[in-house]
This record gives sequence, C-alpha cells and structure tokens, in this order.
Amino acid sequence: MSEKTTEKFSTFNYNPSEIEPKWQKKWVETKAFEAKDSDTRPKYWVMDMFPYPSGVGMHVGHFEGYIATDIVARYKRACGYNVLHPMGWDAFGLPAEHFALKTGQHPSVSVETNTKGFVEQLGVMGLGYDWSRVVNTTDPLYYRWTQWIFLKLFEKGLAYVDKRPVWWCPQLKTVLANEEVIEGKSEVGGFPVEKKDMLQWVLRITAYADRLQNKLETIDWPDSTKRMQIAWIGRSEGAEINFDVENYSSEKLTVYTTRPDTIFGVTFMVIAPEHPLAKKITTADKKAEVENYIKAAASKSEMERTELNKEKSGVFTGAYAINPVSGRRVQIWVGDYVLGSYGTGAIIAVPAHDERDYEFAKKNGIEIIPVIAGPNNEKLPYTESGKMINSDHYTGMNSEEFKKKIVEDLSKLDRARPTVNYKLRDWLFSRQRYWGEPFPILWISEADYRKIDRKNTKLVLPEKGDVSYEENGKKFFAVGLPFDSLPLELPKVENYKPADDGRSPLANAKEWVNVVVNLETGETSSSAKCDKCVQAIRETNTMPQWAGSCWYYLRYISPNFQKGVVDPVALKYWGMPDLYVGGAEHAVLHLLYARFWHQFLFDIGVVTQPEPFPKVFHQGIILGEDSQKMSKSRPQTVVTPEKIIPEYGADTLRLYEMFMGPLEDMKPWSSKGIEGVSRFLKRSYREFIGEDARLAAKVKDAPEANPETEKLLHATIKKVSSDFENLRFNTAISSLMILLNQIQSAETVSLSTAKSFVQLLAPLAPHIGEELWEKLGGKSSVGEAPWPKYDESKLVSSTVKIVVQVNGKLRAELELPTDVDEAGALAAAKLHEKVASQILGKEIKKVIFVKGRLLNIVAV
Ligand code: ANZ
Repeated sequence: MSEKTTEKFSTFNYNPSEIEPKWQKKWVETKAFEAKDSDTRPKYWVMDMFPYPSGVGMHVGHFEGYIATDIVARYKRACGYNVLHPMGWDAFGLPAEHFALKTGQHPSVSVETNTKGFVEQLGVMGLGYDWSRVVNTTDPLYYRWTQWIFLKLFEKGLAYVDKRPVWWCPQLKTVLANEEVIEGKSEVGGFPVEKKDMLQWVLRITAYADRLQNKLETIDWPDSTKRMQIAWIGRSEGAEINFDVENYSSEKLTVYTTRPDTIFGVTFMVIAPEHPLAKKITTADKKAEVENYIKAAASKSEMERTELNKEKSGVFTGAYAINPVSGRRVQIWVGDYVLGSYGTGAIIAVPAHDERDYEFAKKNGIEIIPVIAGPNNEKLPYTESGKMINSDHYTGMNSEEFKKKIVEDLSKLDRARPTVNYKLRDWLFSRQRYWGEPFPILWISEADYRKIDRKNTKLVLPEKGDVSYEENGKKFFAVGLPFDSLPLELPKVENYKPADDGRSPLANAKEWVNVVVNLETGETSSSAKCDKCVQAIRETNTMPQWAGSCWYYLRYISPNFQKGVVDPVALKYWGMPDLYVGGAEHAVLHLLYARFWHQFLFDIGVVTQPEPFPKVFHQGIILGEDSQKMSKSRPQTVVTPEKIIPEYGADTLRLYEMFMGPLEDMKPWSSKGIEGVSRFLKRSYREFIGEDARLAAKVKDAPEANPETEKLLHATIKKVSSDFENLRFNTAISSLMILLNQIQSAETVSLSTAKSFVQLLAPLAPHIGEELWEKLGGKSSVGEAPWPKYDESKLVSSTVKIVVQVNGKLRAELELPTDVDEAGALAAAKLHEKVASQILGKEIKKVIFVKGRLLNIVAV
C-alpha cells in the first residue's frame, strides 16, 4: 500500500493544524516555560539575541537561532534544570523609527502592534519563552536603568562631549558610530555617509581596550568572532620617536612605529595632510602644491586613503628632518595614506623593509637603504626579522633584540618611548533622532555651574574633569539629573521627523527643552521657584539603539526590580547566560559594546562576573531556494512560516530548519528537503498511534523484546543527548530517523522504547511530542518527564550470531554470547540437531573458529 492511499482512509492522520494550536494553548495555560526565581534545581539560562520588532515580521531565517535555543531549553528542562529562556524587544532605534516614518504611525503605536505580531509568530512556531519576563527597551521602567548606567558612566568620567569629525548620513539624517559604517555606507540601509564636524556624546570605550582584548581568552566564543574583536580593538605595540626638524628648532616631529629596528633605514618621512606641521614647515616654493594636496585629501574617506591596492600619493614639503641615530637629513612628505587619527599622524618611511614605502620610494626616486639582512639575501622589500646591517655599532645584532635595545637607548636621551596604540576609537554615542532614550543631562551656564555645592546637590557631576562645550563665546556645562528622578521620559511630540541640519527632533519641543533646575535638589520645573533655581537646556540628542541592547540580558533576571539594574539576590542564582545564540553580524557591534558596559558594571559592583556572555554561538544564514540571500526586493525568495505552516505544520518547519545542515553553516532552503522531514514526522505519528488495529497493537507494555531495537535505542539516547549539548541538531535528527526505521522493521515495540523515542523527538518537534506522549499514556507534559538515560553496557550487543559449517556447508546459525570461545561454540553446536546429525559417527579432525562469526567443523 502506498503511503498516499494509507493516508487517505486513515482516521489517525497526523494533523498538525489541529494538534499544534491545542498544545500551544495548553503551554500558555500551564505557564509551562516560566522560570522560577528560587529553586533547588540547578539553573540553565539560554538566550537569543533579541529582535527589533519590525512591521514586516520574520521569515524562516530569523527563526533558525530561536528554534535552536528552544530545543536546548526543552532538553535542559527535561534534564532537570530550572531553565530561563526569555525574549524581549530591541524596540528603539532606526529600524523602528523608519517603519514609523513610512507608515505615519507614532513609533510607540507601531512598536506595540509589531511586538504583538512577533509574539504571535513566535508562539505559532511552538517556541517556549518565559513571557512573564519580557523586556522592552522603550518601556520607561526599562530605560530608566539605561539612563542610570549612562549617568554612572558620566559620573565616572567615561562619557564626554567632543566636537570632532563624525560620520553623518544625509539620508538617515543622523550621525553613526564607526562600527555602524561599513565600507563607506551606513550599516542600516546602506546609504552613503560623510564626515562632518559635530558636537557629540562619546563613551570612553578605549579605557577598556586592553581588558576587552585580554578577557576574550576567558570565554567560549567562535574563534572568528574573537579574531574580529581583536582586529577591531587593534592593539599595536611600538614606540614613539622624536625627530628634529631642520630650521625649526622648537618643533619636534614625533612618529609612531612598530619597527624601531628599521630606524637606520629611514630615507623619508610622511605626515598626514591634517598634521599641524604640514602647512607650517612647507617651503614657499612648495606651498601651492602642498595646499592643493591637503584640500583634495579632505574630501577622501579614510578607507579610500588606506586602500591597500591603491597607489600611494604624496607631495614633498621642501622641509627636512634629522634622523636622531644617523644624523642623516631626510625629506618630509605629506601623504594621505598616513592618517591624522592614528598614532601621531606621522611616520618614518623605510622603503627597504616596507611594501608601501618601497612603492612610494620607487615612484618618487627616493633612496633605499637596507638595514636588515634575511638568511638568503632576499629581494627588497624584506619585511621579516634578521641580522642588522648598515646600522652603525648595532650592525650584526638580531633585529628583534635591536628593536628593544634602540628604544631603550633613545629613551635615555628622551627621544623615544615605548607606546601602545589601538585602532579602537571612543564610541560615538549620540544620535539626532527622536526614537531613542533621552540623555538625562541638562546644560547650564558656567556661572551657574560654579554655584553648585558639590557636597550638597543631587545633580550628578563628573567626579573628575567637567564636561562642557563652547558656543558663541559662551561655555555650557553638563549636569546629570538625580539618579532617583529617572526615568526622564521621552516627550510625545507631533513632529518626530529628523531635521536636515543635524538637530534632533526633540529640539523643537521647546517646553521640554527649556527648564529651570534647582541646583540642590536637581528638580526641574517650568519656572523659577527659589534662589537655587537656574535656567537649563536639556540635551536633545538621543542614545543609539545599542544602548538598550547593552544590558538587556540583566533585566531578564529581575524584570520588575526597581531598586537597581538587577536584583543581586536573583543575580546570585542566575549568574550569566549559559548560552547566547545570535547572528555573526553582531561580532563587533553589540557584542563589543555589551562587553564594555558589563565590564564597567563589574567595576562599579553591579554585576559579579567579569564577562556577560561566557558562551556564544552564531547560527548561519538561511538562503533562498536560489542560494541567494532572502530579500524583500525579491519577495519570491522569502520563505515565511505563514507559507509553510498551513501545509506542513510548525513541527515540520522546526525539524527541517534544524535538519538542513550544521547550525553555523550558510545553507539554501529546499522544498524537497521539507517533504522529507514531513514524511518522517508522519511516519512517527502512525507508528505509535497506529492507523489500524495491526499497528495500534504493535506497542506492547512489556520489556523491549527486540535486542536490535534495544541496542539502537541506547545508542540513540547517547547520540541525541550529546548532539543537543553541542547544538548538532542535524545529526541528532538523522539518528532519530535510523531509530524509527528500526522500530518500523520490528514486529513489536515496547511502550518504554516508544516513549523514549517520543521524548528524544519532543525538543525538536514539541507539539507532536506532546501528542504522542499523551496517546502513549504519558503523565503531564513530555517536557517534564525526566530525560531518558542510556545504559553504556547495552550499547554493545550481548549476543552474536555464529554461523556453523560442517565440512564447509552451512548447517546452523547460533545466537551465542558475544565473548564465546571455541570450546563454548563447539559445545553449543554439538547440541544443535542439524549439526549433530552431520557429525554423528564421524571423527572431528579440525575446528576453525573465527571469533564472533564462524565455526567450521571438519569431520570425517
Ligand atoms: C616604520 C616601519 C617600517 C613601519 C617597517 C612598518 C614597517 P599598526 O600595526 O597598524 O599599528 N603607521 C604609523 N602611524 C600611521 C598612521 N597614522 N597612518 C598610517 N600608517 C601609520 O602599524 C604601525 C605601522 O604603520 C608603523 O610602523 C608605521 O609604519 C605605520 F618596515 O614605521 B611603521
């Protein structure tokens, strides 16, 4: 009978559209996924990177990680853990605001609608979240603590304002952090960005650069992600060396180099176009050329300037520097491949040992002096270490040793110092947007600022160094609102569209912006009430979306706690997430920012562990059926649960997404593949529930009668458990398929084997898991039943089949203990009727025994 015809007349058909809503409802009613705060069980906390609730909803790719964490959560719960598996909304920021701008709805309205849609979508997929702990970054009771952390950073001198060239995106009408600019385009939307001088809030992430790098060693993260963070932090060890400038005795030209060992080979120097000396030292005859060059460089991006395969340009200033070790005169050039923002903005150029300098020297006819010899008289430029040559009395030394020695010697003369540089820049933390956390900051005049009695004020002031800016000759000082006055709520405004001039939409909310503040109590009001009250202006920028996602995991521990960021008692029990799953695109954005905030919170005693995410895993990307990224612009490529579930059910979708390949791989969607796993679930259903009397009768409430089934069951429990621990879901599913084949081929199956199979399947396909469990007479929920245990000794079969031949002819097959020896096998064979009749009256001349397989008796 073909599968199709069987299905047609069966009344026991697998019908996901009936069973899935039934179990989803039950899970909600029984609060099946709520974690307990005080519990004697050990805890397990598994967490997803929370989404921003966009209006378009999620496609199958968005669910991949969520399905994985749901499997782990269900598995760990069955293993006896008190599991925390929470979800939340990263609802501030550009995407939510974009959507609001497009639809004309206020962001708060659209966020509410969209989160409802997301809850619905997640529920339909059978994802078991603890909704009693949901966090929403736009909830004032949440961002109260985002503002609190910012104020702490401000108090500790880690938040300041700076007028500096920043990335401005004319399309998005906001500035962006370095991390949000990818190859000259905005990370969100892919719009061109440009540099603009603007006054901005900046967080001193560089103060944590070393720790952010060193602590990576202590956490279990994908290597590629660690490497990306290390590259982004870009720790570089070298030295600063001072050169005299000819004819400018009061000026020093300080360079940063990682290769002080090449100092005798310096034949020219290059300074960045924005270097303060560039215009100053240029000789009259070179002036026009240098100034034109500087102007042209200003319109280029750093990326264009430093692109590796682009030819490096430069102009000679006419000025010379003096090499402090050799006394040699070297030309000073201006070149835009040297960046003003890195090191000292000036370099020594050593064409014999650096690729870039070599090309530059060749092009401009500059001398090349080798100072390091490789073992085989290598071609230039030689960029490795070796023996020093042409280096005065240091000649003959090993270059690695010389590198240290020369810095020591020059340090004694106050001409050099060991220096560490980082590529990491302080984090640009303000946005000219409406839909973000308002800064809990007021600006007041210098005179009023001086009036504050530091010992008697609730205003928050930086402990060291004021934060101020100057405008039209007037200085303004930043003060923080009292900690206990938070949250500073985002005012509802009519017009939240960003302006073209870089001013935040909040600047238009005049009544909100202009206030009076009491310098003692920190209270704000619309008019002065006492002599302590002074005029103030609120900060009108808002925080970037990253702010809310920097600490949200902590909120899951104690979502309603209002005495601090996190309840220390609950923190003690929950610790940090045991597993954090999300996209690799966050390797240097969210994951670096959150580590920075966490390390800061550790320093001020809010948290007790130095790192927020001890274990991170990145799921891969699911491509469309055409192996291209699913994209809104090509809607036919986008597979949504809404397209799949009505036909196959959520369990099939879940199972298929996990069966596609290793979780971390990039893999294309396949309609054929989903058919395959769909058949597997249908077969599982039929096998245990039974579509007719014969099959229903197959499950026996007795010990497992089939030794093959028993052996395979134990092996499968072992394999699936370890696969779940290691997020290898595709291989776990294959072993369940093999087990099902075995069960199907056996005449009967024991109830306990059937139940174990269902338990192993349940984390992957929880609805059918519950349904089968119930039908097999399981108590309460399958998720609460203790995880099946395997018996190591049952993994090896206790008996083997031995083929018995007499004079080369097969006479019998005996089921004997695995370790049976020749004598034992022979004794057993003699008792077998067919063997006995063959050797009757004959003499046994020879016995050949192959252990575990064969017994051949030669009898004449
Ligand atoms: C001389 C030299 C000789 C260098 C040699 C390299 C090889 P990282 O690892 O990135 O820190 N450099 C320094 N400041 C620069 C700037 N503002 N813009 C562009 N290049 C700059 O690299 C440090 C090296 O990059 C420094 O060492 C300097 O060139 C260059 F055989 O000095 B080196």
